[in-house]
Amino acid sequence: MAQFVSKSEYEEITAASRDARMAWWREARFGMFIHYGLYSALGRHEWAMASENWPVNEYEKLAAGFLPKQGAPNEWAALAKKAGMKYMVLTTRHHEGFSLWDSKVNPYNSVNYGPKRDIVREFVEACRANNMRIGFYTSLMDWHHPDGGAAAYDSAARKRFNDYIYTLNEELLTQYGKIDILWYDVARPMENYEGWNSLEINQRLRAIQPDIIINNRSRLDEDFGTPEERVTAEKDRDWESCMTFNGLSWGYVDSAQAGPHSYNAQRILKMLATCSEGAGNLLLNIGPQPDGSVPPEAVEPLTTVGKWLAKNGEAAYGKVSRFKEGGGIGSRLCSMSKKGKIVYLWNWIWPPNRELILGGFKTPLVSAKLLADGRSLPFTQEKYRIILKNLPADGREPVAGVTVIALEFNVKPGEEIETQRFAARPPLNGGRVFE
Ligand code: JFZ
Repeated sequence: MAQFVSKSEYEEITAASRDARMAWWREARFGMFIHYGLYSALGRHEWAMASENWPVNEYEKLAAGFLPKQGAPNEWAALAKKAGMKYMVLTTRHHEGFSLWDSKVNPYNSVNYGPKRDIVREFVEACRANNMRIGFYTSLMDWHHPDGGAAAYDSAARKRFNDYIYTLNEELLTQYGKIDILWYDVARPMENYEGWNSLEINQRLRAIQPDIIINNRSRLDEDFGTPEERVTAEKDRDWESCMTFNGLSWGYVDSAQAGPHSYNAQRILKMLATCSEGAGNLLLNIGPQPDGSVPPEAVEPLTTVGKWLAKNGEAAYGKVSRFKEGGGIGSRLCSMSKKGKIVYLWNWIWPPNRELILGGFKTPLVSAKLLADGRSLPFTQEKYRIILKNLPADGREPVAGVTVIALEFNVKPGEEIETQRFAARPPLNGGRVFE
């Protein structure tokens, strides 16, 4: 039996290796989440089994009709690559309990039923062929396993269930080579990490995959936070926002029936800008159709985002640092990301007078350029005001209408770009002066 360390030691050890393990993730910015399972065949949200209260043996019959077409994961990965995404996370087993691989402890799986194929393996191969880092989503809650509910109050059931969950994840982390992310979800019914045995289980899993990154949903903080359906920075830690493609469902729903909820390229870029300025990631979901095809409404927006990133990716990828100040810094027409001496303005509204006025920058500006084509922009700077003048009439980025302007500041090594909130005159604070 392996030796386990205490919670505080575990947190120290994982913190010490975090920068090295997270280096690629912190630069990747953008990933694809894939929710695919028996619920995809139903097309009524991935929680349908519970919310419609299906008898387990009735729901099981869906497996016979779950028939992903050959090559479906290649389609997902090809689209992810086209979109400029750098990693993918697949629901290897969602709350319904159906495993998409040849599990020895869970015979309710895609090798015994439905396609009779190992979809996880196909996914892993598609990721590798398309240069994507690989993430496995793994549900803790399980509506199919007989101990999945009783584990809450019956200690023998809990022991069996803990072993079951561990073994599922051990299978996933031993059979497919190097895996980059373990993405836990919904730690119910137990309410603390002791109930899930997470401290021991995660130590054992890390022993198998020493470089792995683990999210915060096994009731331990682990490596990163997971704000869901909202793009907001988490304080003082790594974070990744996971977003559906329509604000409605992770699993497939017919977009023709859902109405025009799906995101367009501009909305996706806005999310990505918020991630870039808060040094977080965006994990954007697609719910493949019953046969595994990419949902049609995702294709154009993601392709457009990819084309845009090919020209403007410098503003998003790489070592961004947090650059979100309160109130009056910059311009409300833009988001801002920052890398070293450079602030990237993501302009959403091309100014009608072709002049962009930025408040609050104290550090001298060295140059201003359109990122897409390198054109220099004339500017003036006095006190806390930069004015970019004579913006070219054709300067607005044609791919998605989101223009990036790179501002290079005169920052000496070890110094930060200096800014000042409400530098000129405080407009909306009841007359109090911020210094
Ligand atoms: C969970 C799942 O139940 C859902 O089906 C989907 O897989 C999603 C990614 O994760 O839902 C959650 C999990 C956590 C929160 C909200 C919904 N949360 O922390 O607010």
